[in-house]
Amino acid sequence: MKIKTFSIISLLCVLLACGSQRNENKQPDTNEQTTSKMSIFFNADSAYDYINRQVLFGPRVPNTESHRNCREWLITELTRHGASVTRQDVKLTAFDGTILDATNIIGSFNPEASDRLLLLAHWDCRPWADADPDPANHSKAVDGANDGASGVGVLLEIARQIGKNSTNKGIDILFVDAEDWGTDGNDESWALGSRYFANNPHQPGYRPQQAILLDMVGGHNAKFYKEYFSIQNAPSLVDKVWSVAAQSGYENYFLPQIGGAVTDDHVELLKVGIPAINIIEFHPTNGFNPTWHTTNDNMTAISKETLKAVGQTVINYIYEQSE
Ligand code: AHN
Ligand code: ZN
Repeated sequence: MKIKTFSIISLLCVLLACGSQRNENKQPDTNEQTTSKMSIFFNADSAYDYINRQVLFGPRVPNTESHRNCREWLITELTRHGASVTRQDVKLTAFDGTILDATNIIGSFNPEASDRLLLLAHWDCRPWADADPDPANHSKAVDGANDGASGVGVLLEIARQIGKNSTNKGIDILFVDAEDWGTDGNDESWALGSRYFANNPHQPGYRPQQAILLDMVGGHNAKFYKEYFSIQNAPSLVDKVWSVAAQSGYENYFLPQIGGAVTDDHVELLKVGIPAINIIEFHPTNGFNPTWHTTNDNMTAISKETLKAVGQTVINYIYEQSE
């Protein structure tokens, strides 16, 4: 009898202790409010599938059939998710004199809203895997699963979510062409499509308040440092996005440290005064992911966990902002 009473009392103690433990672990109220706003689920399987669909067209190198086929599919997908789609067809001259039949694709949600967020990624592939360890591969085009398709895949999934969960914020999703036909040591040779867009926007006077570029956002165990040009020119946007990432549980991906400087599409927007940041896997000393500009930049280079970290962060940023 004594033993029974004792064990009931000790059981009660354990239960009470557990109860108070649970209370101590509770998130503060501010966090709960933030969490309740973040209810849109970014589906990484869907983003992965969107990347695979692009890769299956073949390398999306300008002036090829794969490029033209993928272009039509991108327009169809954005339209299907309810965006108003504009295409900019333009001939751009590459550093080597090649005339590129380029197309920028813009899908707008709430086109009448004056407060606008621009989300962009390049959709073209590099014609040469010239960083490949095997020189025999240098003349081959890259699959561009990570370099190109990952940013586009994440943005297509975001477009799908916006189509299902309306927001009153103006969102423009821009797929820029002719980013990757560049050459080392010539900064002007890259980002031809975004340079054209920055100087010839789809609507005269178009000026989004903020822009976020996604480039190489699918690598295994990717780390996203605060890219140098972004932090120099749009520090508050960088800090906000990185803090949403941390609140969302992705502080292991979005590191609170300054990374290297990357000449990329966002620089073209910065040049015309649009606050633009780059979410890119670029290690301050090791540089890009080892698959960068190699034949290994294929579907095996893509991690659904990384896609989730980036996609959920951007979705949380959009919906937190829109309330
Ligand atoms: C430079 O190498 C100067 N910029 C690279 C930007 C890039 C290439 N992003 C993807 N591919
Ligand atoms: Zn590239």
